Amino acid sequence: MDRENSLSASAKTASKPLLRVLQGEAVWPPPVWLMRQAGRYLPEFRALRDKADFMTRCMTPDLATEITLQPIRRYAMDGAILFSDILVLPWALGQSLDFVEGTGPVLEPIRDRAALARLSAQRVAEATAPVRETLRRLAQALPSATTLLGFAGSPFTVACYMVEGGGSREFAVTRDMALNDPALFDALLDLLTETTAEMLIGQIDAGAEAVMLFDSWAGLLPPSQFRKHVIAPTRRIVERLHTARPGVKVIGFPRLAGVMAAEYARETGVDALACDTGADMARIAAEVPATLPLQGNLDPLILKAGGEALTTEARAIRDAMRGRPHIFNLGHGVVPPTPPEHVAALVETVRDVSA
Ligand code: 1CP
Repeated sequence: MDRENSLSASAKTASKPLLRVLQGEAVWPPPVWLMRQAGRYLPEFRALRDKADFMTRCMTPDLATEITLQPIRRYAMDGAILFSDILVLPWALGQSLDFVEGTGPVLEPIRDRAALARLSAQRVAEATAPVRETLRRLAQALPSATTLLGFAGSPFTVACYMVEGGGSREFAVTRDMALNDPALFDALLDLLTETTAEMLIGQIDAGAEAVMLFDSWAGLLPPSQFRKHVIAPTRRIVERLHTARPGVKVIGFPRLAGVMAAEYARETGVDALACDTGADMARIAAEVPATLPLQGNLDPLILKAGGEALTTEARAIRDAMRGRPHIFNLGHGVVPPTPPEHVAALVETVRDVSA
């Protein structure tokens, strides 16, 4: 990087509180954004929703850009997360995918070698070109203080949907495959590890300033398999990104990992740990390096409830993290019945340091 570029890179970071935290700085008040901040709880999202199905919304840069910007306009969030989905990767690999109203995602399950062989890593770059176009537009459109976040699902969580063929509480078919046909399961995870890293590098080159890895089902695994199917592939992705695009930060979200979260943070090399609703962030803070940024972790149902409980809990989380790098967020996504004015109240509470 020449001198002019490195100066402009640091000037850019200085104006973005979320990027400063990802670099290890304890910014006060903490930057705030919310998982699923663009979603059904917003009337302007519901208005667009009737115009196109879910995948069309993800794959049409005009629509995806507009949906990403909606919560930024309303709340001036510190982070704008690309409107897309973790299941865009299986779709781009060639797996059939439908989002069915009331049911959620439906995929043609991958359960044998023939089905795996039909997937093609070569298709991913072209199939995801509209996502990169969305990021380029967002990079131009966002306020200078807002950090643009790209994302992907982690290999294990994406494999859960690919093998099961949709959502599930237990993902028993997937966990059976991991135990009974480890060669097939490992081949699927390898394919996902490679293509996820490539796809994220593409997102970074198109304008994503940091990326998040969602491992929503990491907590289903016992420790030995957690190390194998969650920590190891995540470490490979983080190493690839750090080597290919030095300086770009990766936020890891090993949901429901419980006591394994601190080991995940230490062993994967992620630059920040996103904590789920059940995590005791003060305890996790004591188990990871003091410079490791933590993100989280208000209960989405407390946000939905609003009122005094919301203000009290939001302040408690914020104040407990004071003095260490912290990004305020929920412990999981905003739920659809959340009143939009509760989100406004939350953002105001986090930013009001007089209280
Ligand atoms: O039209 C709609 O309301 C569809 C709902 C919806 C939305 C708004 C889906 C279907 N995906 C999304 C967007 C989305 N998904 C984002 C966009 C950015 C933002 O946060 O605002 C992100 C980051 C995701 C990530 C995602 N998709 C995860 C990981 C996070 C988590 O929630 O645990 C997972 C597991 C998915 C799969 C998925 N996509 C959609 C649904 C309903 C589901 C869950 C399916 C299930 O398990 O039953």
